[in-house]
Amino acid sequence: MSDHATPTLAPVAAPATELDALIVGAGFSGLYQLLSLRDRLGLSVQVLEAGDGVGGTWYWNRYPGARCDSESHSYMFYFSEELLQEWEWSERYPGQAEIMRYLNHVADRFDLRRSIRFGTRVSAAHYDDAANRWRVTTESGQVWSARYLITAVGCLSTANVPDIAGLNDFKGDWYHTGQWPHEGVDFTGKRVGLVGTGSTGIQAAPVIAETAAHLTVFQRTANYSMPAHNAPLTDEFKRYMKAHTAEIRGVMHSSPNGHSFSIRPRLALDSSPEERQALYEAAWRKGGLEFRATFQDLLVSKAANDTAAEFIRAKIRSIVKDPATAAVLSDIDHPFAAKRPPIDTHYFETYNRDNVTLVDVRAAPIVCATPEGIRTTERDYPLDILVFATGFDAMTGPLMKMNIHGRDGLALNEAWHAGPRSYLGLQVAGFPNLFTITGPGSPSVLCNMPVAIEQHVDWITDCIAHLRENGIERIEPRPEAADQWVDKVNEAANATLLPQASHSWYLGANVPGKPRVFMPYAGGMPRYRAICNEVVAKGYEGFVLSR
Ligand code: N01
Repeated sequence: MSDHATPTLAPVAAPATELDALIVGAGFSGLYQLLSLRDRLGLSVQVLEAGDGVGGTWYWNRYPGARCDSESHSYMFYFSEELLQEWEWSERYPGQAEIMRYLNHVADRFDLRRSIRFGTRVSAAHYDDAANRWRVTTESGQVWSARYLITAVGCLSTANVPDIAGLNDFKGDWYHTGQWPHEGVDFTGKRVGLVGTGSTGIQAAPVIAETAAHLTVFQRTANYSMPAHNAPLTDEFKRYMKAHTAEIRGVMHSSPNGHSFSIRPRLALDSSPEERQALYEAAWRKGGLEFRATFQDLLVSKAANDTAAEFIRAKIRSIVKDPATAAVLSDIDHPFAAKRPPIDTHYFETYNRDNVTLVDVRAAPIVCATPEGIRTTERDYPLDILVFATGFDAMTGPLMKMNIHGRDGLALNEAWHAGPRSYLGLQVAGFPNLFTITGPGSPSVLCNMPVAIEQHVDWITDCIAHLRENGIERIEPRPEAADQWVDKVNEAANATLLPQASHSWYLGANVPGKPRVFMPYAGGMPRYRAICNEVVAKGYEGFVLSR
């Protein structure tokens, strides 16, 4: 969005609905934040949600094969033991539809819907210094005024559709996976093109291939993927989970990524090649992101990482029968897990089907779309349907789109023109009483999301309670505290191999023109939690609290 095209002053006064807090978004974070502020603190709260239902990212991402890569018993709220006891997941990894059922259950159980306005997209938010209130406008012209503005907009909610010349002339239908039609898409008998081989493309390809006449996958960057080995949960596991919620929470809170498994305290290069192979084999058979936890040094030592990377490349070569296809799929240019590693169900096996073709668009880039399909520098691919699994303008995209203006009309887009600058990923200097749940600079996407969300919501709730109990009108970070935090975020990333995936969305490198800044905090959730707690213990160190 062009910053210059947007007004910097609040629109002419219109009657506003007065609130204590306004929350934008009704996914995991918006729902829990609503519950916390409305029912625990007793505030007047409104949630505005662009979708017609709860669910956030899961409301929009209905593409074929959409499934979470956190195990279901860890992909849920842990704030309520009753909720933990009454909900039962059916599979090891929850599918999109089941996650939607869960979040709808949460909304009903806590009577949240009455405080959510659906189908309502925020078009602007302006901070009024004199009144110390946020004035929030929606696309349909409603106006709200709130003391606290809390964004719960998710990190992966702004679809990134590549700017491909001629796309408007394509005679077939095209879709982005993050804006999938609710009625679904029928691929039966169709020639389908799929652009993108991140977590989404890797999940979608096997499912699309089942019904399409032909699936052509356009791969720009080859990717690692581990088998998910998704399966129905046994009754024994369901009983175990309910009997051990405190223990599971303990593991999730002590692991850097917030998952329900621990990283093994051993080094890859301390093991013999045979031992390493056996451990990787066992992890491969077990499946899922836990593969990454086989050794503790996989994300900090390139030599250690190479052993895992080569194991997976060898797996790809052993699964994919056509050697030329296997070579393109295993020609991976970044360390293992430096980009978010997908987990899959028969992804590499899909290339053994007669109706699936892989196109290497690094070797022969896409030139344009034509009325009939996609043209690369080598040839034309006739298509009926084009699917873009091309990811998101991650983390900053949804915030920048909201047209947020802080003190003296300062636009967030202006404040972040060289990349996001926040304090703890929670607040931005110059934007008093604005809180960003899982904002850039927090662990967010490097953590199992519900764990990151619960920590942020609890921190924000405690903070607002503190402000109210002490007659404090506003809170915002000191600019120098935000600068120091940005340095810490960079240091944490540079201590890992993560920045070595130079085209990853963690760096904003997937969106043309976006500043390259490593956005999430890579120091691990337990360390981050401790820092946030210490900041509070020191009287909200780094923040300005004013009356
Ligand atoms: O998006 P991505 P995603 N021409 O950005 C390619 C979460 N998630 O939607 O790498 C050709 O990772 C791009 O190529 P390259 C998870 O955190 C979780 O897959 O830029 N190709 C890449 O291959 C994940 O990381 C789950 O060279 C183009 C792909 O599109 C995040 O969401 C499931 C292109 C985009 O990959 C995002 O995943 C799904 C172009 N112009 C998602 N532009 C689970 O929980 C982009 N690409 C399991």
